[in-house]
Amino acid sequence: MAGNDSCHPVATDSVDASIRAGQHYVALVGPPNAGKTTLFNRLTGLRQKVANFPGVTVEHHVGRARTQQGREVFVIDLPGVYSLDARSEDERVTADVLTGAKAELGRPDSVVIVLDATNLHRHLLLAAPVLALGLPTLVVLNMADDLAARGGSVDTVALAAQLGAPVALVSAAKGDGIDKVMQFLEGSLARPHSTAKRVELPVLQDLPGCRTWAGQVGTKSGYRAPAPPVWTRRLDGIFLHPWLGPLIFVLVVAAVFETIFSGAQPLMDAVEKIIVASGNSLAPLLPEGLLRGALIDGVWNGVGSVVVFLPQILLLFLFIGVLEDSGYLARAALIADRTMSRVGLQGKAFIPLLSAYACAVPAIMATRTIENTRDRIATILIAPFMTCSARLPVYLLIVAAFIPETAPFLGPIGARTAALLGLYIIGFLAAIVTAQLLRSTILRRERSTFILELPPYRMPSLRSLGLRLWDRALIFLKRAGTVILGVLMVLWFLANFPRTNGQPPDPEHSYAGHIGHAVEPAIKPLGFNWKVGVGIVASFAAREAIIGTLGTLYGIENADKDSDKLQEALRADLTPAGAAALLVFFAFAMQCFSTTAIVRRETGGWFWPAVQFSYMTAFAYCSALATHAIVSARL
Ligand SMILES: Nc1nc2c(ncn2[C@@H]2O[C@H](COP(=O)(O)OP(=O)(O)OP(=O)(O)O)[C@@H](O)[C@H]2O)c(=O)[nH]1
Ligand SMILES: [Mg+2]
Repeated sequence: MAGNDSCHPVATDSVDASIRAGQHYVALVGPPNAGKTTLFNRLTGLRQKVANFPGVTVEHHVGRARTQQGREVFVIDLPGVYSLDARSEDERVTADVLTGAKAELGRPDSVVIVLDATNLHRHLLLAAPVLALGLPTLVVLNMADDLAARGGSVDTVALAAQLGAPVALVSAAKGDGIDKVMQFLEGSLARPHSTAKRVELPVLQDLPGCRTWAGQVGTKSGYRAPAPPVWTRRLDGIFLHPWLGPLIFVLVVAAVFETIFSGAQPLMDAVEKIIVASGNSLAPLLPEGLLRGALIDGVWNGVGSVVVFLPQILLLFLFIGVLEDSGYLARAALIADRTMSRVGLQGKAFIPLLSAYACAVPAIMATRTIENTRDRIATILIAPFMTCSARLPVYLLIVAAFIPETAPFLGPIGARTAALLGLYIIGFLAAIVTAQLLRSTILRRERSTFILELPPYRMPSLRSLGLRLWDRALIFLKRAGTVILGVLMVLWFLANFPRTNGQPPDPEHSYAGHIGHAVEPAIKPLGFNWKVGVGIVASFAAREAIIGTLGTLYGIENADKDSDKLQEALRADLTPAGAAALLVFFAFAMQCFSTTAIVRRETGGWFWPAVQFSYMTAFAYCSALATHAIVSARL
């Protein structure tokens, strides 16, 4: 979602360093949602996050474009801005780059202004202050396809004369007109110091003056505005309807969860077969003994027990991708604003919070679009309560182990779907309660108005959805192959040592057993035994690690296992009350190093991450304790 879509921010430092070394660089500037990142990806071949709502890019990204003559130009993608006087953190990034205030980058050598051609009058307002910077500038009118399809047109030669800068009509999404941008890059390399022609530009602070100027420039360049998007209006009649809108949202989410359980099952079985078969065929290749045990039982099967959830993760991301690319997300934010304002959050917090369903790391970065610092910190603090995709495998495993597939709930919604939905809801409720608490105590503040530009609805492209799923699959597998693998290797060692006479200990007397027993007094009241305790300790490195950990711990006892066996083992080890408490613990606990690190970076110190970690973990513990007591009493 906002920012880069991965669980880890992209490191741009090395490329920043090349720019520092005096390389020529071109900045992409424009209003939010104008298509800057789409153009950036076209020029550089990279895959930065693109989505159909404003505020997707929140930090600068650097890439390399190769011109037709084989020369290299650095291109820098920036957060969208309506003007150069920055109010929020993401806008500041853009203003700082353009004015050269970012010492490590220096000023750009030239600028490409990306404007939405279907919205020219308003978008031209940004052209005045950017042209006034006096850097060689190309004005890109993007969305040429949309403009033409809706019967609009513009005379680029006349507009160029009005602006004193070259103008190119481009469709970044379709790839039309990219050659003109490349020519500009080439030209700016050849004449690095040429400046835009002097034309009369309005004074920056004078907004009404700017509007008159933009209107005139548009008219003089024969701009014919496109017909209003009929479909957008019709669909908004439904999706923004006061009660139909929220109802549709809830139904869509329920349908997605139902699909995650039922639709993914065949795919999940297939992935599982591949993992077991490959493990079995790999095993004989290794000499019998410690190494084989460590690699096959400890690591292959442990990582495999996490990887089987790949189909569900991808289904979830397919859903999120369609929401984002269609433009529906911005509507959901608008609907949510009514509710959010009641709990003291502002509507702008909705998009970061929704991104947190994928991963809290990009969500916390996305809070940069929130202007007020207190609002921003409140949103950062509650974001990890939203159910991130790392919790999904844990939920799916435990819910499937304790609720039979056929258990009914309400009409077509089964009990498993209801339980999953319930877990998402309690995460959200915890966020709301916490927001209220912050509002009435340390982060007290007046409500501010919420302005969000609604993008037109667009048909999500299969290519873009496919690429997202691919990237997401890579991120998930990379996590399984690094963090989780690492945790499981350590765990395998802890569970198989110390040895006596070369024989592995029984698990209770292994190092892992000692750790489990050490935490047992604290977790016993929650209904967890020492094995679950080891799983919880491991899950503080990465939430899904509990699955692999339990897989490894049980696997040591019963050599053959698949996820059904894991479910069986869980049922033998946990009472239903313990299972409910475990789910609640995972819903609320702050178990993610990457999130803590990003909170430190975005809040500039250890205070807020420390508050967040202690609060969430205490909240999780007390809630799990209460859940265990209540469920035990009722059963
Ligand atoms: N029809 C059409 N859609 C486009 C074109 N270029 C971009 N888009 C769509 O416009 C939306 C916004 O694109 P982005 O590249 O994320 O826009 P951005 O300017 O980087 O936005 P922020 O990072 O939020 O400032 C996405 O849904 C794109 O698919 C185009 O040429 N034609
Ligand atoms: Mg962008």
